[in-house]
Amino acid sequence: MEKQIEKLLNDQVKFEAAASMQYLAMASWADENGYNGVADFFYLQSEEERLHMTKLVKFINERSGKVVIPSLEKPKSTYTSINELFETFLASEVFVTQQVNHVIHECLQFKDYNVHNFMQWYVTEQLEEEATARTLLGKLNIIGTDKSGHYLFDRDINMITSAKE
Ligand code: OFO
Repeated sequence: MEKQIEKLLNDQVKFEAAASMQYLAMASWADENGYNGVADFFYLQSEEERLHMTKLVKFINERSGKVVIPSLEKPKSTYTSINELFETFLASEVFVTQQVNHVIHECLQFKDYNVHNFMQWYVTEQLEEEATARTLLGKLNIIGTDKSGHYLFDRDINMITSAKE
């Protein structure tokens, strides 16, 4: 594998790991603040990102590349509202999608169709996750600061979490 592609895949390991830790911090904040449904959603999201990271680690090894397990910055742990949690969620997913697209673009430059093919799984995943983040943030924008609306949102988000489990 080209060194540049190996480096990009390792960068992607870091982005997935950072998303996993970010969502863990968000789950914990939600737990602390009484939003148990939102907490469960982000605990699960954090686990999924960890799986995405591991999938990349295994792939790099399969291709006889060198995996570099990254150090991470401390994730943001304080939020003003669940609206801010979901704004952070969407921003994080948009960022990861941009990075996935960048890897794919570079694969084409190096004619690495194997990595290109592998990365298609991430394209599909990002499409789904961005759509989920946009839908949930849209609902929160309708709710605004209404506390009973937040209560119902926290209760209803369980349907998404249970469907994924
Ligand atoms: Fe890894 O799926 Fe989103 O970020």
